[in-house]
Parts: sequence; C-alpha cells; structure tokens
Amino acid sequence: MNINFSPKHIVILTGAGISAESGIKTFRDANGLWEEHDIMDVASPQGFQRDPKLVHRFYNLRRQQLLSDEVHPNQAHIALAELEEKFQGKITIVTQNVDNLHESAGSKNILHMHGELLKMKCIDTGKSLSNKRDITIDSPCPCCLKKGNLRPDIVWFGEYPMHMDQITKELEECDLFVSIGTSGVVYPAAMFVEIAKSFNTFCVEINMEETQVSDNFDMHIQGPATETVTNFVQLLIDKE
Ligand code: BV8
Repeated sequence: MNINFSPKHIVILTGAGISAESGIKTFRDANGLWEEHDIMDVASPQGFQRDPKLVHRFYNLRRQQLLSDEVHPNQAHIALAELEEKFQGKITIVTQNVDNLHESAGSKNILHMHGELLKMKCIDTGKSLSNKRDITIDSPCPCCLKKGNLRPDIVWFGEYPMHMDQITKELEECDLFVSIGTSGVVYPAAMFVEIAKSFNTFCVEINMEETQVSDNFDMHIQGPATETVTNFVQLLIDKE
C-alpha cells in the first residue's frame, strides 16, 4: 500500500480508535462507552441539564483514567508526532478525541474539534479553563465564583464543533487526507472526506474495520493503529 505522489499538506482526522491501544475505551466497539450509557444522557446539553451529577461522574472517571499511570500515548500517536517533526510540508491533526495523547506524544499542530477532557468551561461566561480535578455540582467556578457553574469543555451532541472554519479551510487546501480510528458515524467529522474529495484530494482510511464512509476513500488500510499508522508514516517519511 503506497501513494504515488509526495504530499505537501496533510490533514489527519483521528477518532477513538487511535487511543484504543492506550487503554482508552472507544464509543461504539463492544463494551465501549456507549454500552454503559445512553449517549444523550451523558453527551448532550439536555442530559447535563437533567442530571449534572451523572454527566460530571462520566467525565470525572474518564479524566481520572487519562491522568492515571495506566494510560500513555501508543506507537500510533508517537508515529504521527515523528511525522510532524520530519515532514517538510504542513501537517494538521484534527482530532475528535478529548484525550491529550497526541500532545503527550509530541504533536504540536492539533485541533480538538470536540473539546478536551483536561479543560472545563464556565457556563455563564463560556471561559475555558485548564482542569485536572473532578468537577462536581458544588465546585466553585474560578471565573465567577458561582457553585454549579462549571461543565466539561466538551462539544456535546447538538453543539457546534470547535475550529470548523480552520478545519474546512485545511480540507480544501490539503493534498492528502488521512482518517484514523473513527467509525464515520458522527457528523460533521464524518463528512470531512467528502469535502476533501470534492477538492480532488487523495483520501486514505486507516481503521480496524470497514466503516460507513469507507467507500469515499481512495485507499483503505485495515488493522490496529499501532501497526498500520506506524507503517504508513514510515512510507511518508521515506518520501521526504
Ligand atoms: C453538530 C463528546 C451542528 C465528547 C461526542 C449531519 C450534519 C451535522 C450534524 C449532524 C448530521 N447528522 C446528525 C447530526 C447530529 C450529530 C451526529 O452526528 N449524530 C450522529 C450520532 C448521527 N452531530 C452533532 O451533534 C455535532 N454537532 O452537528 O453541530 C453542525 C451542523 C453542521 C456543521 C457543523 C455543525 C456534535 C458531535 C460531537 C458530539 N460529541 N462526544 C466525548 O464525550 O468524548 S461524539 C463521540 O463520537 C466522540 O467525540 C467521538 O470522537 C465521536 C466519534 O466516535 P469515534 O471516534 O469514531 O469512535 P467510535 O467508537 O465510534 O469508533 C472507533 C473506531 O475505531 C471503530 O471504527 C473501530 O473499528 C476503530 N478501532 C478500534 N480499535 C482500533 C481501531 N482502529 C484502529 N486501531 C485500533 N486499535
């Protein structure tokens, strides 16, 4: 599996599958996060309104796991960081993931379109604040000092993803679009391949299995990300 050109501008979309081998549950795989919860109860503004304690617990547990000694960037995250370091052109990681494993692996140019687990937001001012601790309904907001005024700085269903203007611009300009570890179920991320294709961009899907959007890609590489991403990155570096 090789590409027959030397890309100059790569956009890489990542999903939960790239963090699976770091021990972080995906959403829709067997015993995934959505098997334990109804999506709309824990990842929507309505769910948060209905039961903020449940939502805080859902994100507190994920934040605790991310910060524990059991979770580290895996070879796929590390390969992407090495690519950014050695690639002569421009490379942007657009991640749906809210973990910080791309940053921990050394990647720099990252857009978290669904927010970040290690950030929280003031409900009144919308101010985003770094946070590594549990949030509860009694946590005083450091911004306005009100109790119960904090929420995870995460994009829930029905909320507008972050950095959409920049993402769209990069999808129009890039000459290689690579999707890694996402089921292609959630929009608007699932339609990024269509945007890239409409600008004649070569599109590669790297995933454990075929997805709902596989037909839109020029190339499909199947297997665990720690192997497939590492091999694909080596191909790109060899072209440098
Ligand atoms: C919005 C919170 C308005 C963060 C999440 C059409 C257009 C626009 C919107 C919609 C539309 N149709 C429907 C909608 C609404 C909705 C939506 O998409 N619903 C779906 C369910 C139908 N979208 C929204 O509400 C979005 N906002 O639309 O605003 C708008 C309109 C137009 C244009 C712009 C904006 C907001 C979506 C964000 C919701 N927040 N979660 C959190 O808690 O983490 S979504 C949730 O799913 C996560 O963020 C996650 O990132 C995302 C996608 O999941 P994946 O990452 O793909 O994970 P999944 O488990 O599904 O798949 C993992 C894959 O990895 C699998 O394929 C597996 O095979 C593979 N894998 C596993 N292990 C490995 C592996 N691959 C390689 N190696 C391995 N080892």
